[in-house]
Amino acid sequence: MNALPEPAIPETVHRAIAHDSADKHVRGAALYVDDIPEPRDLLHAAIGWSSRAHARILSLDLAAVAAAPGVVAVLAARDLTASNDIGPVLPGDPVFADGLVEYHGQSIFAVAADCVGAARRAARLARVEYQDLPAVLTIEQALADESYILPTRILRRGDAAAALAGASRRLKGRFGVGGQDHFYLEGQVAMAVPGEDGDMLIHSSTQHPTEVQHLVAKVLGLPDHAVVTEVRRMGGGFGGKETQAAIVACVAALLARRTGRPVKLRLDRDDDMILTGKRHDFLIDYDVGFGADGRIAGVEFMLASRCGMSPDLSASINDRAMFHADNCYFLQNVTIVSHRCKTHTVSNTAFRGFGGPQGMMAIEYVMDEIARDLGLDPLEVRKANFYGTTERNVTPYGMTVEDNIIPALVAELEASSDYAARRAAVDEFNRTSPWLKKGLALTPVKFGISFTAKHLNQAGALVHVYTDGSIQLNHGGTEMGQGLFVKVAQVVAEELGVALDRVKLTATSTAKVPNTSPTAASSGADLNGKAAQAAARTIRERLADLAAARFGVPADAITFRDGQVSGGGQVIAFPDLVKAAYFARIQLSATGFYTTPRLDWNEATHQGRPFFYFAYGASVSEVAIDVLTGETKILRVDILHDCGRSLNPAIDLGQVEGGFVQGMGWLTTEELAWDAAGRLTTHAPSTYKIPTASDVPRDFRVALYRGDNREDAIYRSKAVGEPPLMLGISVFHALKDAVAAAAGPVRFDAPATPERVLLAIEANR
Ligand code: MTE
Ligand code: QUE
Ligand code: MOS
Repeated sequence: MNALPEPAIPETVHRAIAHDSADKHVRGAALYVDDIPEPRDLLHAAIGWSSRAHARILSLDLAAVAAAPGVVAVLAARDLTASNDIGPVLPGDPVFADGLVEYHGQSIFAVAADCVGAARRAARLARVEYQDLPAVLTIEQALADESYILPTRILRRGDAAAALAGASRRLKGRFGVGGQDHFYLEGQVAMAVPGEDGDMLIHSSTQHPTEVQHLVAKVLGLPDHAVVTEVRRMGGGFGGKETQAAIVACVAALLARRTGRPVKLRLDRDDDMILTGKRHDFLIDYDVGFGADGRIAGVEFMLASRCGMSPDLSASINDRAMFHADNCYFLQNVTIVSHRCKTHTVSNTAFRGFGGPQGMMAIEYVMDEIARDLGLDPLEVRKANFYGTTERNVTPYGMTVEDNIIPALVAELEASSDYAARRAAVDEFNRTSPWLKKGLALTPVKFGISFTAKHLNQAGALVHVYTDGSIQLNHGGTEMGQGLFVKVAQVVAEELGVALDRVKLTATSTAKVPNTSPTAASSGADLNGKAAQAAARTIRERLADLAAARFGVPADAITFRDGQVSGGGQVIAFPDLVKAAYFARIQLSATGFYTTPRLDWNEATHQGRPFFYFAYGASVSEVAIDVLTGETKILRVDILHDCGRSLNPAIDLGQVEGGFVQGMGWLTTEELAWDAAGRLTTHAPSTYKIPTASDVPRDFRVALYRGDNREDAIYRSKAVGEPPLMLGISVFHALKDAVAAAAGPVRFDAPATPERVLLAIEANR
């Protein structure tokens, strides 16, 4: 594998190269599923959903739906012959509710019609007779009823109870962290195209083509080989298209099979928000003992999350919350109890950070509370608790933090952001300003990179070199705007010493690379980059052998650079060598495969090494609040983020900025609300406020930290997709700081909407 040396001076990797679709994005020329030219006889589908949170279905009368203008087919649970369950890990997610609905918005039936409007109008004509059952809607209610969808898990190290009893100071409290809608710009959509022999081609906006393939095959009663899933790109996924894409694809496929015609299902925004899962909201209890220096002696957490009506990915998500409740801090004595609450609400799912952000909020809140209790700057308390480098460096789950750059990274950001002077200036401002208060906070991030489900840490790739020297690249990852395709193309171009435009990336297809993992856990470039590199290296080695024979030099003297292949003073253009290889009957196509090394994780004991490495970062936010109205403003944000030796600093900067803004939205303006009947009342942009361009901090200073990944990740880079979301936590804590300046310490729940800011201040009046 490593017979050939890496090029001494990289030509394509580590360069700030634009996203391969950047100009197509802005010109509106990038094709999404709904832009694919529509096949002849295409039908459009709509889903009819439950108007109750928890009820028995006594009767389902679809006659009026079937008789509506333009309607060609109607399907419900009773029509499914093979399987009706599309739970991704454990069962519990029916395509169509069968006799029982468990959330308001749950799919009950689907209709296919000649046009979108006809399908959507017909879907409202069902007559459903319900018998209401008692519904558990909130985390508090679920805890009181011990309503859990999965067994409670406990992560323990040391003796937290004894440490709490012996600590000189102790604080207890409870606070809430809200959920979040993905609000991808392109909603959930799939188009199913039937082929011969019952085969089905699915164009899907999914992060997990293989799972869509498998679940479509399952509900159709077909072997996996009869279904192909294809994904060119998504208009954003953010975790919301890992498992949630399946129901849309399955409904389209079932209707396509029933009618023998292609079927497209595109949820409108309201249906998308009502029907599909979101980030888990959490209720967090803490009990912490500490000393006068702010160092924690022991801490107990109760993390309760609202999983909704089915398990979905909640086991892994809540595990990740537990694994990030330490964040950057050494917790000698710690107990984390994780309740996975079952509620009669939509089943919550993956969302950028995958539980990590909620876990991190727990410990960051505690850091802030300790500082307020002791009258210290929260940054001093955070520093007093940082992991060490040679001691105090083992996580509660037994993994040694081998590359702890947090103290150095935070010191650099503290200096570059002028933290100390601004802290003094904020305090001075607050002394003289009664109605406007400022707040400042620096929070760090440490995020574990790898799927905690070990088997998912694998990837495959397929590289073809054509006889004109152009290259086609396939891998198992999906493009959702994050820049995965350009990064993997950079790796292949580097490996073969050709210009980036010689490498063509094609749509992800389960027919080209099988058995793929979801593009998730920020691992897309790490996994697929290495797999594609392996494939390209196989071809390069074959070509090097041929060139070596021609030039009369050993293969390791051959270099690939600038579109040329050289050795022993001789040179041949890459396309000419490729042509020669073809005539010499040398294979110009190869697969590549990669598995993440060093993972050693015992799921049962919660001990070992679940992560290949950690990605780090830190942010400083300065805010102002209006004490009379609760209005908030972000004045300035400084970020320093660790991408290892970035594969593509332009892409990574975009990920850091976008992740931060999405995290800021989660913790400030994005508020999900359900009414007493379990109906989501915030199901459109009119009632759900995501950040827009005008919410980006006016003074926004983002830098990438310099340093290689000490692990052998692709070109010493680090994963960047999810970690920056957690940089948004500093905004929440800056707002908490400002509220404390106005009213003293109070319970402060996320999201910190203007309403919450005002209520928190009023609570202490
Ligand atoms: N960036 C954009 N533009 N759009 C997205 O949907 N998803 C995020 C992140 N960045 C997302 C994004 C999430 S949740 C993950 S897990 C990673 O991208 C997935 O891609 P990667 O593994 O290739 O980084
Ligand atoms: C982070 C993630 C995921 C994860 C674990 C992480 C993720 C995901 C799964 C998962 C787990 C079990 C399965 C499965 C998927 O685990 O996105 O299909 O059987 O999908 O630490 O992002
Ligand atoms: Mo990202 S939540 O792992 O899709």
